[in-house]
Amino acid sequence: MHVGAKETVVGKRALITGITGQDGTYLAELLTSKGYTVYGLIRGQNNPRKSMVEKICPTIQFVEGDLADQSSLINALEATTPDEVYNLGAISFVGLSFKQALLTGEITGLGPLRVLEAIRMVNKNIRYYQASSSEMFGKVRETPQTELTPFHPRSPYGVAKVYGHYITVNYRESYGIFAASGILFNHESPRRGLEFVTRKITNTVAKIKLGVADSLALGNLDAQRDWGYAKDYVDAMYRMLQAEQPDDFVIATGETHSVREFLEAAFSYVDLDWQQYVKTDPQFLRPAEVDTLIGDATKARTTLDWKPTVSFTELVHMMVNNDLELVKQEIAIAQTAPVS
Ligand code: NAP
Ligand code: F7E
Repeated sequence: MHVGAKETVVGKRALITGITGQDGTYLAELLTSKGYTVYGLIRGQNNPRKSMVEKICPTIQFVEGDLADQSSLINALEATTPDEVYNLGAISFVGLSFKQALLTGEITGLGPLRVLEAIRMVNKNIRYYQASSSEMFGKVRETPQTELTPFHPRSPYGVAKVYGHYITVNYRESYGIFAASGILFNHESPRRGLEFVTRKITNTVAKIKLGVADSLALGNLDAQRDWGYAKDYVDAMYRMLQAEQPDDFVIATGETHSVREFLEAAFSYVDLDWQQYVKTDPQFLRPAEVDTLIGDATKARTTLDWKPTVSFTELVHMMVNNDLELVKQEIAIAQTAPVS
């Protein structure tokens, strides 16, 4: 439903940008379970992912807006009067950011500034969460990475996130806005987009196991990432906005694994040998790569009492299990569909 259609004001109110993304739906569920009235900023005339959000979170209320459009953000804050804004909206796929660099700067970089400007104009007491990223560390200057590690982004996405991070710090320091920045390392789930390497792997593993695919084309298998579970990570976002002081926090598991290790874990779980199916294809290589990331979340563990609850192997198995079910359903639907 859209704002104005029905109002249920219980407890706090939160507005989430990026509601149709992986983190948006998990965060909406978490905040709803805590008694929040949750509003999701939705863009486009007829966003195809709106019904998916409504299915997951039936009480969600939508408000129209776009991170490229300043007045739509001001209107969204005036219409929803939130206590907290979680800015998760972004062009978030690093690969795409090389192909659409200006648009990435506009949405992922300047989007946070527009939301902060709207807060400054409408109500400076609104608490703000910025979805910062380990991609800001890029070509890492130290290992593991902490809140004090210098940034060296390696993609238009990473550069845009550095801008979003520093403008968040600047609005905190300049205007006294409660603006927190979560420097989140990779986090995955069954809801992860199919373009990201983890979900691309688990979905194709399921297809190969069920006989509807016979190979998987990937880029750099040596890249190493600190992969956690998205549901744990949205809990960290929530905790950051309940803290006494706004601050920056690294959120990570403290373990790193290569794409090759992910492949091994996913294929071996269904008794397949990944080396028989995986090919490398230069189209999936990036002009500049982030070789290895590993985060130190000590500050979040001590200040926010946050910790990850799902191991690397549990995460891989959870995603493969989910994709096996999904692909089975897709096969069943295809078999019952009338031939046209
Ligand atoms: P995601 O699944 O790619 O979702 C991105 C969201 O941004 C979608 O809801 C998309 O909505 C929205 N969006 C795109 N352009 C927009 C615009 N012009 N105006 C308003 N919304 C727009 O991303 P995610 O994995 O949930 O990540 C959430 C946030 O955390 C992102 O900012 C991402 O960069 C950041 N982050 C993610 C990770 C990770 O590992 N997942 C790690 C660190 C930081 P549409 O349906 O309209 O396209
Ligand atoms: O790539 C390599 C690729 O696209 C991971 C975003 O959520 O996390 C994410 O960014 C690694 C890279 O995620 C393929 O080169 C190999 O080294 O899954 P990804 P990402 O780039 O780490 C950060 C923290 C964010 O903030 C971002 O929003 O895997 N890789 N072969 C591949 N990657 C993809 N996508 N596809 C391949 O075929």
